[in-house]
Amino acid sequence: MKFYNSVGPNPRVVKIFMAERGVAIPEVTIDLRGGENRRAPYNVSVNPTGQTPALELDDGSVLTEVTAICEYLDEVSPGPSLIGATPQERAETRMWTRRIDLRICEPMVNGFRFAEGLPLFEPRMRVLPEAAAGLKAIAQDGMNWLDPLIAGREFVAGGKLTLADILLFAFIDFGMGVGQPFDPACSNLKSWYERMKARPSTSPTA
Ligand SMILES: N[C@@H](CCC(=O)N[C@@H](CS)C(=O)NCC(=O)O)C(=O)O
Repeated sequence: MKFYNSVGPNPRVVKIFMAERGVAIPEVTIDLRGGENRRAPYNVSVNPTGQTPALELDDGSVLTEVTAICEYLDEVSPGPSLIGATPQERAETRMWTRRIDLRICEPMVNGFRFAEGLPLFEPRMRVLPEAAAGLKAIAQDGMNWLDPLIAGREFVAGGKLTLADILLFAFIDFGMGVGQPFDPACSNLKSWYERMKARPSTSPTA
């Protein structure tokens, strides 16, 4: 297998997932800031969306979308699953992952692309600068909504680390760096974030 990595929260989701799952895959670094992901051969023979990350399998086929990549790696790797051991656990992980993706990650990252990230993203995708403030507010609403729901829980879906925690961490940590931190009044999110930050898998050098 070959992992197409770059800067950004999406590839980081897979990197943290691989570290937690004990999976090591040879990597190719794509120059995202230089637009390598938006040019041939990457956007022709690797990922037609022109985005990172991507996972090339041994038969030459390519998987993209971080949740699909993580689910695949989870299924083909020995050891405890980070999706779930039962149908109910797997459904709960997918439920939280989807909620987090739609309510926090997507609005947060688009809020960034349409504001601070505008010079980088304007030449490569449709941008809506007028929507940036609203998208950032939606991401804040999502984090405020999540905070009471994780009260008393070690992890988002309950007692075990899952893909939902990893996705949330990669984006919350990204938000911290681009002017979209969670409200310090979100005490449950704060404790959860500190616990996640202490895991070796989330070290910036991991
Ligand atoms: N839905 C995609 C999102 C991928 C994505 O947005 N990747 C970012 C990196 S964090 C990217 O490629 N940005 C550069 C660009 O769009 O040109 C996934 O789950 O993998």
